[in-house]
Amino acid sequence: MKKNLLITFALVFTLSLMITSCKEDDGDNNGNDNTDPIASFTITPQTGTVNTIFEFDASASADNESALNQLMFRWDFDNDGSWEEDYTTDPNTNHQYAQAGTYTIKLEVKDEGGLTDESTKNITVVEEGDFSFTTGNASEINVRSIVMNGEILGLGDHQVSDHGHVWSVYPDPGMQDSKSSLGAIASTGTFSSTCELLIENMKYYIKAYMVTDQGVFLGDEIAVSTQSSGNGTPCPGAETVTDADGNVYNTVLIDGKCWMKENLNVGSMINASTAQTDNGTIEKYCFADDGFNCDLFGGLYQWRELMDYATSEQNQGICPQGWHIPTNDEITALKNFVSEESNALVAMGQTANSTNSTGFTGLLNGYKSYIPDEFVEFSRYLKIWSTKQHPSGNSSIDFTLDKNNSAFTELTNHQAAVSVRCVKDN
Ligand SMILES: [Ca+2]
Ligand SMILES: [Ca+2]
Ligand SMILES: [Ca+2]
Repeated sequence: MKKNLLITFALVFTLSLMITSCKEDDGDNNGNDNTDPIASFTITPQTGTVNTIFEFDASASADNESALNQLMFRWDFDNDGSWEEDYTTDPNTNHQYAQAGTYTIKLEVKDEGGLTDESTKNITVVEEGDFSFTTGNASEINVRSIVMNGEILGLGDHQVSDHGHVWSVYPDPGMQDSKSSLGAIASTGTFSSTCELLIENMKYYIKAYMVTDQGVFLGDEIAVSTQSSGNGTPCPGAETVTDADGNVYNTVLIDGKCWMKENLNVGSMINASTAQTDNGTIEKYCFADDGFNCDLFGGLYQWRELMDYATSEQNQGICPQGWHIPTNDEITALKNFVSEESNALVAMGQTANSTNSTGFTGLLNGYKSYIPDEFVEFSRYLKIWSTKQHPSGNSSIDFTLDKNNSAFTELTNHQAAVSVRCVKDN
């Protein structure tokens, strides 16, 4: 009995070894291994009535081995497990719903080797005439504005006194945020409004809104990024650089120096009530202790932390390999290059007159003051540290861009935490 168990164990062990080695073969990129396709689709519109013909487009689906026209698509328009449309090579289809309700749509994509992937999305269908509207899609995306097309599907018994779109760089925009105002409307149909005074190369969250005699209503949210002004060319041979956490940054060549085009965001977020310490971990603050602000604007670092606890003026610090914290000479050269005027360095739309003619694309994201827990100067300053410290050892020179077209260097206390822009080594 014991012997049988041992043999069984040996068999299972051998089998699992074989399975393991098969898996290893899968990873050797010999070209014979099929991988799963990726299912993806859009619905237009995302809300409608029982008279709306919804259009489904799965052409964003993809596969490593099969081309789009070799993939097969099938659809379950109410996710009840029964396919309304059997496999077809056409990624586009449409469907009309006979009854109001919220529906989940399931798409299945199959590649030539028979591997499949699924994706689901929800839509809302209302009765014709019920109060309903959609945020719509962007019909025009510019450097500083986005034109949105919404649609009023039904007014019901609502009296609309104002409508348009609200937008913000933060998710879930509301009436307190920026908005367009198209005024009263008494008929259904599409409407167009312009989100304006936007910052270049920035993701905005947008919703349609309706103010009626029965309340304020917000539509579905979509995210759209403005165009980049394109000012400043990427550094030849180093268009991007990746930090230790895998974050990717664009680069820009200015006056013969290669700069990161965005603020460094490496490290783990800690709250501003805690000091950054020499503990083998890169720590960062996020403005207002909100991690989303680090995604938007990068991290804020105390000087010793970003220097990685060294003091030499040539120092990689927490920058990626082959890059370094700017020296005082480098920030001074940049300041002189723009004649001490910040407009050439600040992203278009961040201030009324910023031109970003250098492509530096500075955002006035503020900093943490030397007082714990105090975040200051949002929308007024961008500060980046240099490696140059005051002989007292209590402060270092930073480069400050302000909203009033001034670019200057000054000493800032080491207890403060400001932004980092790395410079590529020569
Ligand atoms: Ca495949
Ligand atoms: Ca079905
Ligand atoms: Ca640390």
